[in-house]
Parts: sequence; structure tokens; C-alpha cells
Amino acid sequence: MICRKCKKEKAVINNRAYRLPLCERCFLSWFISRTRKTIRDFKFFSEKDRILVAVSGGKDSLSLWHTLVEMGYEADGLYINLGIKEGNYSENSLEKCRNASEILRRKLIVFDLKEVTGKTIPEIKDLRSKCSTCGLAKRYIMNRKALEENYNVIATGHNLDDECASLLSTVLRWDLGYLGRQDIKLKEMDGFVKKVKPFAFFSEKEVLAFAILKGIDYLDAECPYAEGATSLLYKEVLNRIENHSPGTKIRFYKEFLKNKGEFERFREMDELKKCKICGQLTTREICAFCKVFGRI
Ligand code: Q46
Ligand code: ZN
Repeated sequence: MICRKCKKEKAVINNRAYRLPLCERCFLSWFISRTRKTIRDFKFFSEKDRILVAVSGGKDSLSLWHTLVEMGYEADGLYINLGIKEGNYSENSLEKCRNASEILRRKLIVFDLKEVTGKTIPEIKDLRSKCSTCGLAKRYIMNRKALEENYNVIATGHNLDDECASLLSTVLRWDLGYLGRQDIKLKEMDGFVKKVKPFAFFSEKEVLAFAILKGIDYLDAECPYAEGATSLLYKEVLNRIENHSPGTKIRFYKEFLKNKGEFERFREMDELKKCKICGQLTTREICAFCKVFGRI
């Protein structure tokens, strides 16, 4: 198959959703210009902003960090060491983030959960699943570190598959309040830093192709707790539908973004107050993070 753009080179990737077979060079430039378009269309940030990329050592977040730095943004990395020892997962992930920081010559902030709270994710005994406790910790730490270190934007490597799986799970529960909160960008509010997802329109396959073609050194291993997660089942089902009808995922997500205003009225806006332990804003007396992890 010949590249649809340059009409000369052999295509290395066939993007069926857009009927767009591309050669290596054209794919890489398509990837960068699409990222640029997403950043511009949704007013994510400009060259003046201080961006903190949440990096996990995986292909999505490290590709995002590389892309933003290549595009000329001042973007540093934040790695949260969750203390997952199985398969040396956390240590190996940290090593990949350190390598990226050296290559990109950008600062890497490391937050060690054990050092700061005395507990790791595997040690937490909580009613929630490991992944929801972990998600809670990551959201809290990202926001807190960004505030403390004066970053005004947090960028995460969520891709189209992540976004669609999360949307499908919300729709299956008809959790309208949560639908009203889901977005590609969460605006800054008092005490909360703006959060953006510049890769939200790229499928996991596209990010993987970018990481491989760019030679990005990422950790090719899933977190041991991801196994059996329902989100993986949703991704599998969505990929089956996508194979049958290319373009379904991007339509599902784009149509949601177009119509999400309909759900905003179901959002409950509780009054925010300062957590009695850490001082961060929360709807309760003590925030969910402090409840689980105690003093920070
Ligand atoms: S790191 Fe944390 Fe994920 Fe591991 S424990 Fe679950 S949420 S699977 S992205
Ligand atoms: Zn707190």
C-alpha cells in the first residue's frame, strides 16, 4: 500500500478510521500536527505555560512528554512511585522516566508514596479496589505537586481507547453526574490546576506506532494490578466493534464532547472547604486522600 499523503513511500500504518495509509515520515508529521491542532482547538496551553506531564514510564505518557518538548513547550515530568514491587514494576518504570528526563533535558519530579506517607499502594487496606485507591492517590498528588512547584497545567497521556472505555463504563451505569464531569480538559479552579489530555484523539495503536517509530524507550509491561480490570474488557469490546466498523471510537468520543453540555446540569457542585489535615480543597472535613493515607 502506498502512502496517501506523499504518494511515493510505502505505508507503514493504515489508519482505517480515516482511510489514511501513511509512510513513516508522513505518519510522524501527521501525529505532531494533530497534537498541535488538539492543543489549539481546545485552548490547552501556550508556550508561556508551565506544564507538568504525569509520566508512568509507559508509551503514552513518555510519547506525550517527548512530543511536547519537541514542539517547544516547557514541560517537566512528574513520576509517582506507587511502590509496586511485583515484577519490579515501579522501579523499572522510574528508570524509564529518568532516561527520558536525561534525553529531553527536562526536570523529573519524583514523588515517593512510601517515603511521604509511609504506605505503598499494595500495602493499603481500603474498601476500594487497588486501582481506585491508586487513581485517587494519583489525582491528589498530581494536583498538589503542580500547585507546590508552580505548574499551571497538568498533561496526561490518556488516549482514545482510555477515554472511550471510561465513557462506556459511565454510560453502562448511566451515571449522569459523572458524564457531566468527564472532559478532554478540566478547567483550573481555586485550588485545582488545569488538566488536559492532548492524546485523547489518538488510538492506543497510533501512540504505540509513534513510540516505536521514534525509538522511545518505554516500559512494555502492564501494572500487575491491571490484569482483570474491567476497563481492559471494555477496550477489547470497543476494539472488536472498531474492527467491524472503523471510526466508531473516534465518533463515540467526539459526539460525546459535542453534546457533553447536556450532562453538565447533572453535576453536583458541593461546596468546597479545606481538608483539616492537608489543607487541600475537598467536599468533606477530611479529604479522601488523607482518609486513606493519613498524614502527608
Ligand atoms: S497503576 Fe494504579 Fe493503574 Fe496499577 S494499580 Fe491500577 S490504577 S493498574 S493505570
Ligand atoms: Zn487532606
